[in-house]
Amino acid sequence: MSEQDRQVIDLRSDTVTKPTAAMRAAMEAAEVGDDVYGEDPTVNRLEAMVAEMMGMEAAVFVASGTMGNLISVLSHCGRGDEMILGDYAHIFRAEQGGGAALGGVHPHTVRNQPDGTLDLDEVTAAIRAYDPHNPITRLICLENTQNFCGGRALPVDYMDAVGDLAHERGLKLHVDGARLWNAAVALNVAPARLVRSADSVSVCLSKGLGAPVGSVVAGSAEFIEKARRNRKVVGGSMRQAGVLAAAGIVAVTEMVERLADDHANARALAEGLAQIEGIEIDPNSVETNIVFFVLTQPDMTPVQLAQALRSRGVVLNAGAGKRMRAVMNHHVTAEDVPAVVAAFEQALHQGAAAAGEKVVVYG
Ligand code: TLP
Repeated sequence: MSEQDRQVIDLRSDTVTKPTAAMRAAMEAAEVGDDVYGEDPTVNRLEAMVAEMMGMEAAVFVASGTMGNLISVLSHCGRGDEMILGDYAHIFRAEQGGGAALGGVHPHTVRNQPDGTLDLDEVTAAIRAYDPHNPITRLICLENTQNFCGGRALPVDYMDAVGDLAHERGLKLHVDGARLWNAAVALNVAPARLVRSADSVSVCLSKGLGAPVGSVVAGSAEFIEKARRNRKVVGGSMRQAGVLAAAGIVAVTEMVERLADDHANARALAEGLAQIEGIEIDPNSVETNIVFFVLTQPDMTPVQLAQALRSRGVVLNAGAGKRMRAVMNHHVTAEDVPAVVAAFEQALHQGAAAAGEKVVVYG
């Protein structure tokens, strides 16, 4: 990492990660072809690898997590169909309602519980009776890890229970697995085990795994055939995409195990923040790389806190509410954690934010 990059500790997200030297070397050396003809050997290799890691028949490389979720929803549902998902789901909150906007898919939310799960009785109650007034329920979506609930890892038994419920009622289960790798590491299970009862999963290469671009959707061969068509209609079929897939191959082979470091750093940060007056957090709720906390200091807004941290070399987003997020990633070391805690302590208790520091108001 360059000196310039090191000047700040960037905790806005794990999406801010830059490719490793091994990724850049793999990108330079990548064999490529026209992927719309199915002729990019590096894309084909990545897709086969991820399908196997997910225990699914097939997979398709897509541009982003948003695209992966969108084409999955479009492939499972038709216009006027309904999907059941959490009110804290990224698909519901942060993807412009793409399923509705582009596919006419009606979202039916069930509240996410603090641990990221959906209550099974509430999901059952949300499944529509067959009646001319009702949309037809087709799909349940889960998110693992559950980002906005605090990076919570949904356990195997729960994933299976939702899959069983979906299948008993003739529905499909899609998993937004943007951070499924984090869940697998935190729970010490293979990613395939977590999605054994799912019909599709979208996993991201460009979050904790550090690849510059891309996600992969996995499912049955028949489902992936449909998803490939839907990728094309949203303009997501790329040509010599092997230069990107090459970094993805390094991501899934070299960058998964080290996520445990991010989780340990997140936990250490949470424990440090719990000691600071003006911050509320339960360190036991931090299971992966995402740390949500509440600013309880009455005389400071999140924007002011973020500005004060920025002037001390720590970058965070500030939301409208008092709930704020810090995300660990592979550029943040264990040694950075005490420095971040100290920056919080100073920012909160030595007053005076640096006026004019640029802070993104977000969420
Ligand atoms: N999450 C981003 C922001 O959009 C909030 C972040 O910084 O966490 N599913 C989940 C669970 C996600 O957290 C995200 C991105 C996506 C899907 C979308 O992925 P991209 O950004 O690749 O479209």
